[in-house]
Amino acid sequence: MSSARSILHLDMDAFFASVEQVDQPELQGKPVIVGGISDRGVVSTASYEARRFGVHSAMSMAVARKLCPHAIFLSGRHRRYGQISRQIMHTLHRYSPVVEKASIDEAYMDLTGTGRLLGPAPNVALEIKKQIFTEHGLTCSIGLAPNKFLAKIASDLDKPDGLRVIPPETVPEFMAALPVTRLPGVGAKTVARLKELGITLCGHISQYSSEFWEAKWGQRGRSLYALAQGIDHSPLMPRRKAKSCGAEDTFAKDTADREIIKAWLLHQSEEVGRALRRIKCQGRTVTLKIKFNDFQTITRNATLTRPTSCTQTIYHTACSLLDKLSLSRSVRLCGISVSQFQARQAQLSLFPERNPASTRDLDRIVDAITAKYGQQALVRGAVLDLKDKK
Ligand code: TTP
Ligand code: MG
Repeated sequence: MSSARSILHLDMDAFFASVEQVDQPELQGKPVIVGGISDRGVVSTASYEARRFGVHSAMSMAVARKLCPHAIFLSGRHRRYGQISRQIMHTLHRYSPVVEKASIDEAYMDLTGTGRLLGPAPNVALEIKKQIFTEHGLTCSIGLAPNKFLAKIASDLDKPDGLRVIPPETVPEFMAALPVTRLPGVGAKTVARLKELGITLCGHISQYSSEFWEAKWGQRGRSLYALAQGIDHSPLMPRRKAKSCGAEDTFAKDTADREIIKAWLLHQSEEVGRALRRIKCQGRTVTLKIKFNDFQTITRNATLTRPTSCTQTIYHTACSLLDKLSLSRSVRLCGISVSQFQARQAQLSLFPERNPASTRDLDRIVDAITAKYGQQALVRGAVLDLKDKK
């Protein structure tokens, strides 16, 4: 019996835009662009009709408007997308108990050993596609492969409404011709360094030994070598918890004024702190994200001695990261995220920290009031000022 796993990856096609086209049938067959609809906003997604004009996710809305002025521009209805997403995940659970939701519109399923019960995996994939289309009028693309990494690549190959199978015996041939840019975790810098070595395809990576890559880039080198051969043992994580919690805002007007940026950071610290406290999580790493007016984005992070969900601690950490940055250009966006979660525990520290009982009490009181009367009920002074500045 083959020891190969059978992993399915499903990704909805142009998810937000397709939901809009189903809910408003008059939009069907038309270019639909969802995102921040002001000219300073960013495209979340575009229907395939709009993609023909070159519009894609993460593009500035101003550029999208130039490329496809006759499109229908929508700001999106995230609750609705979340609702459909949950229903789709529910459908998947009918086929296998091992479902990992990877994002709002994608999931992995482990079909290993389900052949006798459900039939061949490609038939299951077709059945799921049919089911989702019947229930929601939405198409998706599915990849089937011996591991998660290959299944994800496969689902992208025949988009939209695709189904691609990578049988285990074809993996070496498939990987040999795969561009290194398709490997997860291989960003622009690594691609450039590989190019210096004349390496553009995964097959080129495999021409050198695992030891070669390990000597060059350590553990990362070894992982790169394994991925380039199509090896990935990572298991499915059925109830994957959030790994980070963040908030960010694009300003209405670019600014280099640290006080204004700090007021936004306070607003975001409150949002993130409140969300962390709600899910009873604390994180040890605070990351500050800054996007300059030329769209260059940088992140800086600090790791705390103890995990936190305290608004003040998050805020002060983000401010000290900001203080170390030179703001030679104006800033377009700032954001904060907290990661490296640990379950909340009342641990005693030898060292006094920044969130003594009084600030924890303040967080608790603010949380209780905003839970009852909404987020606008209590606003700190510095945040109130933003209303004039946004
Ligand atoms: P994706 O699956 O990456 O994109 P998509 O479903 O719109 O299109 P595709 O057919 O290529 O899969 O993302 C799912 C949704 O997540 C997308 O509909 C909107 C949202 N999203 C953003 O808000 N911002 C982004 O930058 C991306 C990539 C997606
Ligand atoms: Mg998708």
